[in-house]
Amino acid sequence: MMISEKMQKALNAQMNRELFSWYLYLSMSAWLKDKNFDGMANWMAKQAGEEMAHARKFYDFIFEVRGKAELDAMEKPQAEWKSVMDVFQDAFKHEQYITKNIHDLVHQARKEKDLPTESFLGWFVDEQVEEESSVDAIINKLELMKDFKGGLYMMDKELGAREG
Ligand code: OFO
Repeated sequence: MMISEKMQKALNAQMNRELFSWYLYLSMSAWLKDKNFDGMANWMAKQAGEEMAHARKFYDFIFEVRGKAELDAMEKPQAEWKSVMDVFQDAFKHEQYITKNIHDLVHQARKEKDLPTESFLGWFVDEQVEEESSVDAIINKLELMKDFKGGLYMMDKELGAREG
């Protein structure tokens, strides 16, 4: 099975978006760490690590279907945010953007009747549901806690417990 030129380009673009997600989340982690939210910084760094693994999945798949993975230059990620809420809202928006791109890829695979690529992308369709919902849950909790003194401290502790 060899993918089309067009599909190879589209998969490479997504691999680079996943790498940018890694870069962006690491930048968010750095902002959080600088503000002494070590637990949230830990959560975001783990999230960044997942993005690197997503990029790697695309990298491996592109070669499996006898294409060639190609790394792009990366733009400088945002480095400043107004608040913790602002960070997580931006992460949520970013996940929605990624979801849209994954869905567009699935539509392209269907158009080309490229079943292996469609099947490969199925994992990402499910993963995006999880990614959006986990960030959304954090935003909801931040919203709930916003009037409590020590609310951010509690969230920091909770998110610091993330292991994988
Ligand atoms: Fe956050 O899922 Fe990949 O990009």
